Amino acid sequence: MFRTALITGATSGIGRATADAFADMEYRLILCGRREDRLQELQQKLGTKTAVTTLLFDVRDREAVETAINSLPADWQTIDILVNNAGNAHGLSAIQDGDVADWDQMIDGNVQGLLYVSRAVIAGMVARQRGHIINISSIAGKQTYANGAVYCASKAAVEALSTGMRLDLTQHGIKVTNIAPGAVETEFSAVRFKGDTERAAKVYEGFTPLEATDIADAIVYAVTAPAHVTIADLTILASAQAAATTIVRK
Ligand code: NDP
Ligand code: 8X3
Repeated sequence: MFRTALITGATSGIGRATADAFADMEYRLILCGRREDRLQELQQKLGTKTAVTTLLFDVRDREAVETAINSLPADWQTIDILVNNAGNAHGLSAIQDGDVADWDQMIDGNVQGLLYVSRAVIAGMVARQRGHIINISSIAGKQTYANGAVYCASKAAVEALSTGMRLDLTQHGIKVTNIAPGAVETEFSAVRFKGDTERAAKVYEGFTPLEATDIADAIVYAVTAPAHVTIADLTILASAQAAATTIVRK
């Protein structure tokens, strides 16, 4: 059976690695993001392995989310797997110094955006009484760290939403998996530090961080589990990472 997966944040990092992994499994892919050139490039590359369509929207724009997902052709409307991955941290500063625009990006993107996309997809899953939602949370959603209050809060919200979704959707045959990665080397830190790639690179110095494919592997594990098994919650850390801010560097 061909399965159809919608991945948000497919243009980079974890989302992109998941798109690669799903393409190898010949899942039909609905790849989402804001960078059109990257979506086109992905469609060309992965289109050699599987059917791929792309949707260009900012998850913070509810109308754009709904319009894009509702505009999918009928044969793409049956979404079996939703990977709620789009998100980022913006800034790293004490609460009294926080930039409100950064806060808005994190709360609107990581929380509201996840909700908007979920709302647009869940209705069909409930009607079909089947589906699987993967929410990408973070170790930051489980352990708040200094200077990261708002990002951590946004990911704590994802944790709560995963639990809440599971409570409401299990009776409709929909699985919900929460995945909480530690430090993964992607564009994440470059975005957090507003393009300061030197500062971003320092985050991953002195230890071997996770790679995006490590998280994609976990997502594949969750979606390929037998029908009677739900992988509810996975925390995945680099071997040198003991907790959110405890990393052994050599
Ligand atoms: P990247 O910066 O590499 O990728 C982020 C992706 O999210 C991009 O594809 C980006 O696409 C998309 N995105 C961000 N904001 C929006 C938005 N407003 N609307 C639509 N798409 C958006 O980071 P990661 O791959 O590392 O991050 C993926 C997820 O993993 C995030 O939710 C992050 O919080 C989480 N995470 C990351 C960890 C890490 O250490 N890297 C650890 C734990 C969790 P585009 O710009 O094209 O829109
Ligand atoms: C990303 C991991 O620890 O930088 O969510 O917040 S962390």
